[in-house]
Amino acid sequence: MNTINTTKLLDDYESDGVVLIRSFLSSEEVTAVSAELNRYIHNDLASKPLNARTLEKDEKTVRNLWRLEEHNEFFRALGEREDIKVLIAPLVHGEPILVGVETFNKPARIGSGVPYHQDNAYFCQTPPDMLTVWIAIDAVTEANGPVFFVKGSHKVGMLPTKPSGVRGNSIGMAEMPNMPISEQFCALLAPGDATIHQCETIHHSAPNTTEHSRLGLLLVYRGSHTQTDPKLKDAYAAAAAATPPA
Ligand SMILES: O=C(O)CCC(=O)C(=O)O
Repeated sequence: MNTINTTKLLDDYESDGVVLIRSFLSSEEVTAVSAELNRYIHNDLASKPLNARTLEKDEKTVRNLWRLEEHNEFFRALGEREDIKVLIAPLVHGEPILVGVETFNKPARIGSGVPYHQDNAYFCQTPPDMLTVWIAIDAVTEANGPVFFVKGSHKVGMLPTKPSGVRGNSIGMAEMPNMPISEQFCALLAPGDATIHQCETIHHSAPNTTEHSRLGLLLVYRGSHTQTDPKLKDAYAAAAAATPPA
């Protein structure tokens, strides 16, 4: 990992709810991640439970891989890396617990969009000391469905939700935020770059209609002190029942 000014990282994270880190993984690490994902999808995925993935509308291309930390030792070890957990600890205000390793593959031509949401509608944690490290494995350009973030939106808390009907992203926001897309933070990334976003930061992404895949690997952590909020959990359970991920 690149040398990081951790004081500035924490300040920016607290004020914006999202930060960008260039060269979070080296090009060798990106190549290794990419090779293991391809191997896992082709050799292992068929033997895993259905909730290990969400498919795109063609019913064969992978939209998301879920629970990689349970199903794959390479990705569990990556998520448990000490240098990453040391970086994350101040951001989650405590001891980081790895809760998920997943992908948003956004494949070429058919990669679906992700509606406006706050991750805590899925994670349901209080206090919201939970975050996602989103690592670009492919280049993320303006054209292939980058993630847009509303900086500072994590300070507002959880906003009303509604079921979205999108497989893999079943719960979205009841109302769009006021900030026009031109003022949102568009995360344009080279392979190996990463963003870290707090679980109540509003974000979304468009479909990928280009010839270039836009695969992101996500490491999700919470502070060991967070607890499940039953009201958030009930809303999520209803949305997930209406549009199951698999
Ligand atoms: O990768 C995307 O397009 C969306 C990612 C996302 O929603 C997330 O990181 O929570």
